[in-house]
Order: sequence, then C-alpha cells, then structure tokens
Amino acid sequence: MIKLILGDITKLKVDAIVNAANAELVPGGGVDGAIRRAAGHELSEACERLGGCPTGEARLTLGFHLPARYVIHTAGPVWQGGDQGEAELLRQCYRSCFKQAMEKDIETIAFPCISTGVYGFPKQKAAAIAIKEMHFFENRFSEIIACCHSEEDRRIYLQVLGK
Ligand code: AR6
Repeated sequence: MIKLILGDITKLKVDAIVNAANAELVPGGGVDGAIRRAAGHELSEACERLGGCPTGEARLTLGFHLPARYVIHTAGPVWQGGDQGEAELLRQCYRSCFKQAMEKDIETIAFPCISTGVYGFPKQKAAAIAIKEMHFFENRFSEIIACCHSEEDRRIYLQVLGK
C-alpha cells in the first residue's frame, strides 16, 4: 500500500525513513538536518564511519533517537537541466533504498521528495519517478509512505497518483 502524508518524516514510527543526503554523507540542511537533529550525534558518527554514498546508491544506519528503527541514506542527483542522467540517477536512489530495505526485512518505509529541495530537481518529474518506483515495489512492503513536507508537494503527488 502506498500512503501519502503531509508532515515531518522524523516523527514517523516506521521501520525505516529515507534521508535525502549528499554523496559525502556530511551534515546538510533540509531533511538531512532535521533527521540529524532528531536522531542525535550518534547518527552523524555512524555516517562518518560509512565514508560516503555515491549518487544513486543507498546506505543504512540505525535511527538512534528517532522513532524509526533505521535510516536509509541516499544521495540524489543535482538537477543540471535534465541531460546529465538525472532521471535515471533518481530512479536508482529509490531502487537502492528498496533493496537496502529488503535486506533488513523492513515492512514500513517512508520517503521524502528526494532531490527536489536544495538539489533543484523539478517536482513533477521527481514525483512521477518516485510513484512509479513505489508501485513497482508495492507488494514487497506492508506500507510505503510518501512523506511530503509542503502542501504543494502533496498536491503534486495526489495528481500523479491520480487522486
Ligand atoms: N520531513 C519531510 N520532508 C522534509 C523535511 C522533513 N522534516 N524537511 C525538508 N523536507 P532537501 P535534496 C523536504 O533539500 O534536494 C541537504 O543539505 C523538502 O521540502 O532536504 O535531495 C543534503 O545534505 C524537500 O521536498 O534534499 C544535500 O546536500 C525534500 O525534503 C542536499 O540537501 C528534499 O529537500 C540534498 O538536496
């Protein structure tokens, strides 16, 4: 089941939340900053030990002080106009996260709108990619949550979901 919510991903009691990180896995703003603040310094230490995550890949840590058991960190592509393989890299992000989740028997997983903040990926295009990948993995999980942080994002996701 795909569920759409408007809210703060750090508050969700799910098996795993996904973080829109950078390839160095160093502290950033946006959802990464919110997750690090809520999870505590242990999360940043765990990220440091991982030593990075190439764009399109994903890495798993514990959630530490979060209600979520795990955080799956993925580095989305920076939008550069669309002819630098950005769409395929964003697809890879979702797939890599789902693969990490399946290795850990994660049943419930929540995603932010990867790459659509600081990285500037057009929201409509990104939502279409996100929903397509969520549908592809839908029957492997009990709940896949698309966690929008703005009313605008929620509207776009509703449109893409055909609701
Ligand atoms: N809960 C859910 N979604 C959120 C939250 C939250 N608490 N806070 C922000 N968002 P961004 P990117 C949404 O910029 O574009 C970081 O500095 C936000 O509204 O966080 O992939 C990293 O370190 C937007 O829809 O990630 C990287 O350097 C979405 O999260 C870089 O930014 C993603 O926005 C990654 O850029």
